[in-house]
Amino acid sequence: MSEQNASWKEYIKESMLPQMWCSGCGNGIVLGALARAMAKLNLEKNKVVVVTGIGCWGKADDYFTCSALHGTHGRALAFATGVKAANPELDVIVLMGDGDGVTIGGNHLIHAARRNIDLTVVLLNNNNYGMTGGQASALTPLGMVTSTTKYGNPERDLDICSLVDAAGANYVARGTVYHVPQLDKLISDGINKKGFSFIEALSPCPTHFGRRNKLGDAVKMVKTLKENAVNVNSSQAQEGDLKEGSFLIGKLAERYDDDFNTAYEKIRQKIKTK
Ligand SMILES: Cc1ncc(C[n+]2csc(CCOP(=O)(O)OP(=O)(O)O)c2C)c(N)n1
Ligand code: SF4
Repeated sequence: MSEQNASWKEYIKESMLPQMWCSGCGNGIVLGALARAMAKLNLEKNKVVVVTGIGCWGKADDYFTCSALHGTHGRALAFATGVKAANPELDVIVLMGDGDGVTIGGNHLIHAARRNIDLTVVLLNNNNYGMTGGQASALTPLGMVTSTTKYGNPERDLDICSLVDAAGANYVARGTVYHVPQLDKLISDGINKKGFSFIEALSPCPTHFGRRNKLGDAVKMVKTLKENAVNVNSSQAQEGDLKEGSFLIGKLAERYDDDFNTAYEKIRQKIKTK
């Protein structure tokens, strides 16, 4: 690592810019946050692997100059687990949408967190399946309109950070595309942290979710994120005084448990000395 911070340009293929996502989509902001986090940590490009599933956010691997693995829908964590278990030296960063990571791939998410494997997940939550036309996902809130819930979603959404925390991840955080410097930091802290790190990034999909729910344009959607976010360190959060519709942002959970590779090595050593 050099003394000076690298530039985000080291990590992003500038020839691919401007990015392909819809105007007003939050994906580009999260992409920038991740590239800045990598630069802040001066990650060695040849030791980083970005792993994605399928979806609009799943296309993000196209932009990185490091190695990338574009997996199958809902299976990014299965691929990433194999990469990390085979070569613990690598920084493995996993990018998943809410449909990809929680709905179709939810079981992988629970078990990767339980296993506490040293991966960093950036889960982009836009409350629906963007790429295929805005169907409901497990993170679509109750009552919201999607292409598969035209009269309102009858199901409640999961608090995915609470679930990943309960499963035992070493680091759990939530940020938004409004709170960009904080999002950069949450991601860089997550990469730095050994064990399973999970960052939920709340981001607008104006094309489908915003339009169907009459939430206004992208700017209005981002303002709504600003208005409803409550910093976990604020007195409001400490007093548990959260209004309906508001949510916590910041570092939500941290543990110091052995990550999977460390635990596995301990078992190996025990067998060797028998
Ligand atoms: C097994 C499987 N089922 C369904 C699909 C179709 N499919 C591709 S992308 C996608 C939605 C992705 O939504 P999400 O993960 O929320 O990401 P976003 O597009 O919103 O970023 C679906 C259902 C697929 N490729 N593979
Ligand atoms: S469909 Fe939604 S998530 Fe996909 S690029 Fe467009 S705004 Fe973004």
